[in-house]
Amino acid sequence: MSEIVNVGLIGCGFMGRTHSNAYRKVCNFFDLERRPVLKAVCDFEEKSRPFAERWGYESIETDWRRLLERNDIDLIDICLPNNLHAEVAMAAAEAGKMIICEKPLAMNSRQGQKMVDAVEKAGVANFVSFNYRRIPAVTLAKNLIDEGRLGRIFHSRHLFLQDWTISKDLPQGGDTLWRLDAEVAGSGVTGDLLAHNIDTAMWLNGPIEKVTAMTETFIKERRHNVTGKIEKIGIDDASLFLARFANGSLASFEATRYARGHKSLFTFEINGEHASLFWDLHDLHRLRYFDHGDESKVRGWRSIHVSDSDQPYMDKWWVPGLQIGYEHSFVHQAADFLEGLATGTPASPTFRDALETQKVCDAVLESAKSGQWVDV
Ligand code: SOE
Repeated sequence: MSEIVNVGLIGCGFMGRTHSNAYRKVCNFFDLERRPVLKAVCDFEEKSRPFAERWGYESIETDWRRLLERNDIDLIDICLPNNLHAEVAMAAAEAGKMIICEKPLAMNSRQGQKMVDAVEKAGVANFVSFNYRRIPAVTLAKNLIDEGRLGRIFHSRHLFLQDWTISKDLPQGGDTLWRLDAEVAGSGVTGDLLAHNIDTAMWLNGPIEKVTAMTETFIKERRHNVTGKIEKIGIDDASLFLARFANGSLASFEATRYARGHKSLFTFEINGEHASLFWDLHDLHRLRYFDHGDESKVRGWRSIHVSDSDQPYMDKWWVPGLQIGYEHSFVHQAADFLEGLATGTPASPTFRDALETQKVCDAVLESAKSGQWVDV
């Protein structure tokens, strides 16, 4: 009989849906000693009531503080805009709840450090939702690097390109467009998109030591959905940086929401002494792999279709050749988090791990301002 983990989820947006879907499915596919129960969802009533009905939450709350007071809630899942992560997470830690928090951890690393201190002081399980690590092809890349197949790593290239903010008529702020409001998001593509690249890059290739960056805000003013007024834009629309990793390798990173034609082109390429890897979110079940050790007459880039049962997570799904998608990365992270509770080895990234990404984001923004290299 598995032990129950009662979930209280806060925020009924895009991420609230991905997390709820994961909790509903995880025990259908993974054998776990912990089982999530959708106990309560919290948001404005007009949102939380239909959300609870659709996803099967037993109850609703309209005040997150009230959710934290409930004795029948074990895990608080924070799917809120970035400016609310710290306050809710620190209060949840004080209330002794386990916490899963959407990325990025915080508005900046000063705030992130307080969150780390709070969860570690309270001794509560904590996790940040950098979901892309758990796409099977990305996890396979990690395994190949850890097995030493690439040898010494020289270079890597990391992109996250979107195009949904190009129109100058798009407003900022409010429910769906808070990512454009610096007061709520903390930064633009640096915290929203590059944070994913940085988390994945450091997971694969170790810590980043220093960066030099440039950012640009292409559209300087937008109507604010809350005030109705034309207001200054404080976010970075594009953010590019060069990085030096602790292992001596060099990297370039580029994120923008102004790359016409690209909806969510998250890619990385890693070049090592013996082999190279390339992955692309638009073709997420494939890992491209070049192994210089292959016989020269058949040497070339392989396109590995990651769907076989000896590839990461795939024994839990269908039969070889049948692929899975984006939503499954959230199912995998729910499984790993729950397994971490049972085994006592916490799933990564914890708040402390995610703080390292936050520090790189801060260094990128500082470097873009000063024009100088910045140590992380
Ligand atoms: C932004 O458009 C966004 O939804 C990010 O907030 C997510 O973290 C990313 O996974 C997809 O793009």
